[in-house]
Order: sequence, then structure tokens, then C-alpha cells
Amino acid sequence: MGSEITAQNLVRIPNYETLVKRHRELIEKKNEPAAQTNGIFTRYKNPVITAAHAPVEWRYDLNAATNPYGMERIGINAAFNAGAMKWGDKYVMCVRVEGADRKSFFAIAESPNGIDNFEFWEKPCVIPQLDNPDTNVYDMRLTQHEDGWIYGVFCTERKDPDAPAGDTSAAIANAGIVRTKDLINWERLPDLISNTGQQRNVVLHPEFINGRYAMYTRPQDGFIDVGSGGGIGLGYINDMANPVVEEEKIILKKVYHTVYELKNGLGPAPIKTSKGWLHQAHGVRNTAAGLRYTIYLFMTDLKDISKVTHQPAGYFIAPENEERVGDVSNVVFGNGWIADDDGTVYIYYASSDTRMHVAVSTIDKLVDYVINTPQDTFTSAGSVQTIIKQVENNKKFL
Ligand code: M1P
Repeated sequence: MGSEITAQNLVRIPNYETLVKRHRELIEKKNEPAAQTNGIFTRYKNPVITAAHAPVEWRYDLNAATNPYGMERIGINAAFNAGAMKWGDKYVMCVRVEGADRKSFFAIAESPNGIDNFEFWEKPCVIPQLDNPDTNVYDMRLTQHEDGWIYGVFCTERKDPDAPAGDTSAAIANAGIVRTKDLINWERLPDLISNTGQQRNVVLHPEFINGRYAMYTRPQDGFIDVGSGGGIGLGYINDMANPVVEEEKIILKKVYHTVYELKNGLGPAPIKTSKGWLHQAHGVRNTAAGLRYTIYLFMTDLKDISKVTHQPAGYFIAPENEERVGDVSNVVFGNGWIADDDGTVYIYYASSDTRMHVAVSTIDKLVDYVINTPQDTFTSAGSVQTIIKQVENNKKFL
């Protein structure tokens, strides 16, 4: 019988081979481009990471003596909001894995080609704890900094100590910071120290700016509502071992009646191009059916990273088809992308707080998109004029 391990006289759960076979079939499933839509990027058909990608050994006690029914002992609920980077010749994501117990943790998944065959490393990441332990951690942004470290900046969430008795939901969000050289051993640095009540979507810029670390922030008044603190901020840190951001300047505000009306937040660390720093962010608007999260792009000046030079109107990626449905529906969220040496850009995005997808483009296409897509006029009449201008320009080609 396949499930017997005679050498040690141990017996494996009877369904082990079936579980492993199904798991391998999922991981090794070839991914293919979906039909081309807008010429800017190509979505791939299958999600690249899902809860079902979690290794069998994470979820099952394989010992038939202690798990006679071969039951799943540790449920995994979702795998989403992943940071990403190239690691040697591999494409890796630092995935937010969420257990059935609602706790998120980080785990590295690796692919040989960036579009399929993503497989988790043997064990999840062990994030060292501070004196005030994290209750929940999520949404790590990876930055390969020119100081030689790989930094992971993530959201650390703890119960609000000032919450009224009986309020078991109030929480405080801040940016936790780790660094590593091997994606296995993580050194914990102090949490971000800023003048703002709470922080989420904090991202480290990959280069020194005037000898200092530059940190993109998203100050917020409350845990969910950004309130008056809305917008993508930028501040500077002298020493990552004492990460104090004294002043935050909002470089991209939330704006009435846009896709980032309610709040926004930076996605992954920006990509340096010859025309400027290419940024990805998420924007949130309210609807009768709840919040809608989309992804948009913008560009900042190479010399002055606080200066937004280009921002196409509207969203870059919005949830469609199956992407619309999940634990938090109508959401796409991106905090990882990889610019490969040949100019290909792998855009990893999560849908509905449930699973990860990839869309593929190139630096040239994304730069063209950001620079040459009409900017927002912020009014319906302006949108009409933008279309009329294009129609008029097109006449000579008809
Ligand atoms: O549920 C959607 C997203 O909500 C939060 O993002 P933000 O702070 O910008 O609203 C985060 O919890 C994020 O993880 C989540 O995907």
C-alpha cells in the first residue's frame, strides 16, 4: 500500500497520494494569455496563486495514527496581496496567506517563468516580534534597496488599546518593517514612527534621496477611514534602525468623483524608467454595493520624486468576471510587480481579497500608457471634450 512507510513503521493518511496529485496538477497547470483587450497589458487566464496552492503539509497532519480520517487540520482561506521581486532567475512573490482563523502571514512562492508553476517554499516566513506583538500582518511591499538589503514593509495591526469596553473591532494599523538578504531570515526593525494616527500601504523607495531613505506613506485618521489624512504621502528617514518620518508631504491626494475618491494607497515600489518613476496605486470609491477598489498608474519626476508628472485618467485594472467575487468583492489590489531585464513587466494583482493573478506588459508600453493617455478633466463635459478631440484628430485616418 502506497501510504505505508515501513522503515519507521509509521503509516501515512490514506488520502495522501490523492492530495499530492491534485496539488501538483494545480501547481503545474499551464497558464495562457486571455484574449487581448486594450493593448496595454495582457491578463493571464488562471489565478497564479490561490489558497489551494498552500502545501499539503501545511494543512494536513500526515500521520494516520493522529489523523485517521485524513482531515484537513489547518484551513487556508485565501492567498492575495503579494509583494514580488526577481530572485536569481526565479520570480517570487511574498504572499499574504490568510488562514481559516483569519490571521494573515507571509509566505514566499516561486515560479520559473512568472506566469505559472508558482509553488510555496517549505515553510511560511517567520517575522520576529517586537515588545508589542502584531495581532495580524499583511500586504508586504518588497524593495531591493541600493543599501544592499531587501526590505519588507507591511501593515501590522493591533487592537486599539483605547477602544471602549465591548468594542472588539477597533484596531490600530501601522507599518512594520523587516529586512533580509535571503528571504528566509528576516530582521525586524522598529515600526514606522510618524506623526499620523495610523498608517497603511507604506512603501520604501529603492534609491537614496539626498542620502536618506524615502518612504511613501498613507496616513489615516482611523483604521478604515483615511479621513483628513487621505492621500499618498512621502517622507524621509535617516536611519532604518530608527525609522522616524518627521514630515509627510501628500504627493497624490484623494479627489472627489474619481476612482480614488474615498482613499488611495501606493502599490509596489516604483520602477525606474528613462522618463520617470513608474508607480502603481489602488484607488477606492464608494458605491451602493460597497467599496470598489481599482488599480491606477502614475509617474513621478526622476529628479524630484515628490512631483507627479503624469497620471492617466481613471483606472488601469478594474475587477472583471470572476475577479469581482471573493471575500471582499469588487476589489483589485496590487502590491507586487517585476520589471524583467528584457523590459517585460509582470503585474501581480489580487482579486477580491481572495487570489492572485498576473497581467503582463512592458516598460515601453506602460510608459507610453502613462504619458499619452489623456489626463483626468474631473468633469463629464471635460470627458466629452477629450473624446471629441480624439475623434477630430482621427478624421485624417478614416
Ligand atoms: O479589502 C480591500 C483592501 O482594504 C485595505 O486597503 P486600504 O487600506 O487601502 O483600504 C487593506 O486591508 C487591504 O489588505 C485590502 O485588500
